[in-house]
Amino acid sequence: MRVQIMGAGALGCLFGYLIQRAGYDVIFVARGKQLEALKKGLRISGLVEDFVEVNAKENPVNADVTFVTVKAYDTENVARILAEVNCGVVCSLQNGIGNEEILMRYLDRVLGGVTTYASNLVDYGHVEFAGMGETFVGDLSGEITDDVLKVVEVLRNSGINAEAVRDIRRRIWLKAVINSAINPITAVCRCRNGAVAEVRELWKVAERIALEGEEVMKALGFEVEDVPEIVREVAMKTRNNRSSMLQDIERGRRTEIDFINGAIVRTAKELGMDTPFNELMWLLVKGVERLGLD
Ligand code: KPL
Repeated sequence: MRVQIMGAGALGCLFGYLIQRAGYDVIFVARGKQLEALKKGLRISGLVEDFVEVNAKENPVNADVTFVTVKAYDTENVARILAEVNCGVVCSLQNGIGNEEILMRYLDRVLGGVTTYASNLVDYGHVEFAGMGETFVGDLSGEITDDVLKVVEVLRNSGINAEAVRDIRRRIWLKAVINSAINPITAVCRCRNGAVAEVRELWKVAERIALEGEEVMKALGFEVEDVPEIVREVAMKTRNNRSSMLQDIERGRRTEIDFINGAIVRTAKELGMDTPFNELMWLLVKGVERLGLD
């Protein structure tokens, strides 16, 4: 069986490595310096130390399962080029809201995925396996389809904790709401995740963002409660992490804010609700992005 990683960055390389180690034929699709480095091999450090040869390509190929791990702002481009090949079952493992809907505009067999596995790109071609986690896979319809079971089987055979779930939409939203309360604060204040829960003033902001997200989720019909407490737990559990958004800002790269706080604000507006703290963070991060990128 051939498995394709579309966007072989930190998480994509980690999953690709684990899946290849289990004996699957894995294609790592990457660009630029990462592609050049992967052609020489993939180094893994942290929980596992290894160096392996990988099959790295610039463009996607036919596959049985394709994991999409690109940044949310690249989803549309990736969906277009995936539509030119037979990419099999497509499972998004991305951050943010709306990726699956974009993929579904171009592709037939799309699944949602959420993972808490932690990985960092140490350098091009070198990924740190920073922490085990949980991975949930589901069809947006809520059905446990054969495609869902197939993807979960690949992950489990590779030693990745994975579960087929009916409530993948809720899980995608909850992860985005957690990110909405942690990531922008860390990006604007240039702090590690722990500060969001530990610094009283920052916590007041995070709590308000989380409560707004919780209200929007409830208005969408998702069962959810005490989101601020969940945010506090995640911030403390990942207290030494530099969030993905902070790392993007530090590298002068575009962030996923439009697909996190931006998506919450847009959805709230459609529902006739106000989310002023999310809107403020959205604007601030866009401003910080512009200052760094110009
Ligand atoms: O998912 C994350 C991110 O950085 O994007 C958290 C949970 C905040 C961990 O760093």
